[in-house]
Amino acid sequence: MERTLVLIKPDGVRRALVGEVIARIESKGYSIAGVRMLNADRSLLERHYAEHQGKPFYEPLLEFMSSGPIVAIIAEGNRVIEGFRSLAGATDPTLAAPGTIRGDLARDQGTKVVQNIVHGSDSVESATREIAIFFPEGM
Ligand code: DAT
Ligand code: MG
Repeated sequence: MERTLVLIKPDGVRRALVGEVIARIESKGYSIAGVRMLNADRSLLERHYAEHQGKPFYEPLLEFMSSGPIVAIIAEGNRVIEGFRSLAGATDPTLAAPGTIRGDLARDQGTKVVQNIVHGSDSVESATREIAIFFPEGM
């Protein structure tokens, strides 16, 4: 069964949207195979966001992602990787379609990094790598 890593970012936790995000995943028909709340430290975030190193928003992204607790979730189901990306909507919350998590629940706050409530893995390889980072003991 396919798995993806979902993160509810600090903006989502601060705004009490943990239940809302999990409800959307479950309502779509995916199952929750693991959940963990944590304060991500810099070395963990450097591993998770390695592909973005050197980009202008990289430092603000790491700072934002360590600004408060996050919730890491393993969601499971056929085609859940693309399915969750579809539920999440476009990266830019101003452009994300209404009906999506980002389209309904986030907007541009004028910050250096886009704050868009959730992360979702973008491929099987990313999902495997990211799940191992956030659930090192397995799930
Ligand atoms: P996604 O989270 O949709 O997979 P990504 O992997 O390209 O997007 O980028 C990771 C996060 O970095 C994204 O959720 C928000 C932020 N980000 C991406 N592109 C950005 C940009 N051009 N300006 C500001 N923040 C950006
Ligand atoms: Mg990404």
